Amino acid sequence: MKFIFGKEEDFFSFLESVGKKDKAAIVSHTDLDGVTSALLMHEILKSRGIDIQSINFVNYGMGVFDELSCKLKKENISKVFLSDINEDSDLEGFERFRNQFDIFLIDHHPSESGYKNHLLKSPSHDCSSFVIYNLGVKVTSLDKWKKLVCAAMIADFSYTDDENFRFIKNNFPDASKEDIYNSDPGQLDKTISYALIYFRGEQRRIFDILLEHKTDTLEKYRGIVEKDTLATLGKFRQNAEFYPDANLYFYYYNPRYSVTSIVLNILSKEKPDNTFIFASDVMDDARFSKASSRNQSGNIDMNLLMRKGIHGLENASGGGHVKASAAKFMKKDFEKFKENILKALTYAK
Ligand SMILES: [Mn+2]
Repeated sequence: MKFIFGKEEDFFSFLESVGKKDKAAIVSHTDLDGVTSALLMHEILKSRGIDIQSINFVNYGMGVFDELSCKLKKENISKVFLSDINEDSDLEGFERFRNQFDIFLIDHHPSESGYKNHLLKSPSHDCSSFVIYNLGVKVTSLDKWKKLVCAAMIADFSYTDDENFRFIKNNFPDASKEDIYNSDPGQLDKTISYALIYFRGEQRRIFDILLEHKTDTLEKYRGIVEKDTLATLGKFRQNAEFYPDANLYFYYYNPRYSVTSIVLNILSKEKPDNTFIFASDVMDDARFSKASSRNQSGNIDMNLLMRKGIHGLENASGGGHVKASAAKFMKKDFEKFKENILKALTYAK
């Protein structure tokens, strides 16, 4: 595999450096790629007889590394394997974190941090699960996780890369790029991704279910979340405000489950030239609202738009990718946020 930063050997020598007295922790992202990465890492470490003391799932963002470091210190952790975590999301916190623990990070999120040590940074289209799988097969058998790896590759859009798609095709000959979600791993992606939404904050539970090969038990939760997705999609279509000058659909609504991303993906696929913004309350902090944005055309930079949206707002953060991005701001500033967005989009024309 090709890496933007780091070499395969770096990972294996880090693995070698873990001694009998070390206590290891796994830290990974909360989505399917993150949970799969953690599972593969678990298998690799176990095959080397490494003592895994702690498995954690985090949503990267401001303050996450400091919080994590408190927890891992209490657990006497010395080595930390991080995956699918963007260090750029809180660079100062990350600096403090890596000064306290011996860490190795495997990630594929674009970053400007310049951080290069104990890191494998793959191109954005090579999701972390696929990277860890390719490393892992050199030291242990991971055959039984192939379908899960393919599901993660679909969830993270890695399959759009021709070479990556070949891996899926070799294992699931019926899969096609055009109809990927109806393939076996595509269906598995849906089941687990929806269950992760249902069990928000309880990724460890899904991790254990996957480890025990009891994925079937997740089907019913998929059904519940799928229903909420369709209902929310209908509400968006019916009630969203449309601003013709800005080519923007804007909607504020609190769905029962966190389905905003899925709903936006469906809508923006239908109308790639429009900008869609879906705002809602932040579930665990009543002072805040959040907004997700999509524009599939690539002509309007969502990363920039969200940064403009939060301009001048206190305690706000925002940014992401060109086609998909998000922001968080104080609820009292909602009108100001919307005004900034409309101004930015009208000037952009
Ligand atoms: Mn990922």
